[in-house]
Amino acid sequence: MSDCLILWADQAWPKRSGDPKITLYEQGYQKPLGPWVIASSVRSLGLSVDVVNHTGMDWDQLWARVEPSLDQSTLWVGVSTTFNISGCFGLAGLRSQWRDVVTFMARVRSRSPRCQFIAGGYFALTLRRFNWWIFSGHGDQSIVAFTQQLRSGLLISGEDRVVKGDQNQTFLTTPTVWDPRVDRVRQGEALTVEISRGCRFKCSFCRYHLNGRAAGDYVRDPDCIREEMLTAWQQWGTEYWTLGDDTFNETTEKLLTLANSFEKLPFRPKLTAYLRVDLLESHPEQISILRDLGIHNAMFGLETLNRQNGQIVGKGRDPQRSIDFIAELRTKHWPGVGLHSGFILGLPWDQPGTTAREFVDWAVSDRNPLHNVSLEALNIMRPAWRDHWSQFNTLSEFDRDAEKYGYLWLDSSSPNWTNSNTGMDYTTALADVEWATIELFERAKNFRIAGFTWNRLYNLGIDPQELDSCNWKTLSEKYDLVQMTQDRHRLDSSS
Ligand code: B12
Ligand code: SF4
Repeated sequence: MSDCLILWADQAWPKRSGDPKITLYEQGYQKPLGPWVIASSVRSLGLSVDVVNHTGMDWDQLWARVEPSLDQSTLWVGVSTTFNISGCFGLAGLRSQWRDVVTFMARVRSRSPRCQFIAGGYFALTLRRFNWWIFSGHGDQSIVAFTQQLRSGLLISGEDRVVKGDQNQTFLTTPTVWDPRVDRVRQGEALTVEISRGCRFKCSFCRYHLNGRAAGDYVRDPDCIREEMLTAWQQWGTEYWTLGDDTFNETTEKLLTLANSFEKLPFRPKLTAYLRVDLLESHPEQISILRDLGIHNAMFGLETLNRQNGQIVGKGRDPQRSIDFIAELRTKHWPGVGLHSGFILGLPWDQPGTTAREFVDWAVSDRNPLHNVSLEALNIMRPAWRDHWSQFNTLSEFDRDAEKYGYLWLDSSSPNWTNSNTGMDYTTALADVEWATIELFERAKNFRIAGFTWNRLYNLGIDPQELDSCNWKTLSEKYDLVQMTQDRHRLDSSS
């Protein structure tokens, strides 16, 4: 029996056909950190929290999984939505699931009459229609106050069932504590550790309430970070880490402080981190500091090969300069480090068809120094949602001022923007992304696994040496990644 339950689902899975050619980045397994930060806060009150992975389950399977954890004393069932695109409470198909959600709630209440339903994380708003409590922003402290109120039977305060995000900074010095008895971490499992919140930059497509903060703000105490890593290493032998940090190399000082703290670890961590190339080039001392810190997979956000697009989105310099610098990193400074970058299709200067074709030609050529790339269609908040959404979440510059960049909607409730200057629209961008991803799968012989996918596939039990040398196609031919992913998720529901 548990006092509280948190449901999470892994990245969009199963999506479309489940064809590994277009869904490789969704294969694998990694626990999101948000649910465990919340669980850790609530457990500090002496309460029990069951963190439930419901990836790939239907409603009956979900009920079978949660029922044994519910009883008269259960206070709340919560859903973590940041990475929960699929799953019973995922974004896709929520409209048609009204009856399922209501039936699920009635079943829960039949065992736990006092139980409240809550949603947290970036897409929490999507569950508001069910009259749930919505936690906007960070919830590690607000959940404590909420749970205490519920426990004492007091009427909960909160205007309109909305609980505002934390304003305080206790997360800086509060460790996230995992419970080895119930958290289903497997030996060696790659985990996430939070380094900082927010970002000193403000790129036009990026939505996050702490974007544009001062450099070095909201960085967690290095001893607290080290403590979390050490405990996981002692319990499960965890050496591979994904860093919860939008720009790990935002300042050299931050890296040096962490390097100092990591020196006391009895193992050498292997880190997957988001980095900015321009900062690495303007602060070249970071190259060796990061190497010594254990950088294993570097994820850059080049976003575009077009300089004019770069200037609009906030990556102003000539993309070729970044590419040349990455080539130098690969050959001279960081042999063995996986180099990945994300790109966006649908930016103001992108052309239907042509841009995707040019991108693929570049990516498979020897002009590309990256080990791997991923491409996403530009997402802009549809006008019908803008005002509503902005009451709870921050909008990006593109969301706020779409028309200024040429984006128009024929139907304001549809996600399908059209760029009046180029004729590109969202549907075309999605189709071009799918086409490019399949092309890369077939043609990018020199690619290898790099970026966040590395830790996800490692968590399926694939050997590190193989991951460092294989490309997507070879790996997919050797392993049934879809099946392995499903099997790994099912392990979480077995006792
Ligand atoms: C690591 C990371 C990833 C990893 C995730 C690995 C993993 N499984 O953990 C990878 C690389 C896979 C990834 C992918 C993506 N990511 Co990402 N990622 C991050 C990053 C850097 C850290 C996430 C993290 O662990 N944060 C720390 C935890 C503690 O914070 P949290 O999850 O938000 O949880 C808090 C609250 O949300 C809330 N909460 C969460 N769950 C619950 C549940 C309850 C019940 C309650 C009450 C509260 C609550 O309370 C928590 C504690 O305060 C964040 C940036 C950031 N600083 O958060 C971006 C971020 C979350 N990612 C983002 C995006 C856009 C993506 C992608 C869509 C990118 C892409 N185009 O492919 C994909 C989505 C994948 C998918 N399909 O789901 C955006 C999110 C949405 C937004 N604001 O627009 C962020 C904010 C980055 C940004 N600045 O834009 N990402
Ligand atoms: S895209 Fe990256 S660098 Fe730009 S604001 Fe977002 S998190 Fe920061």
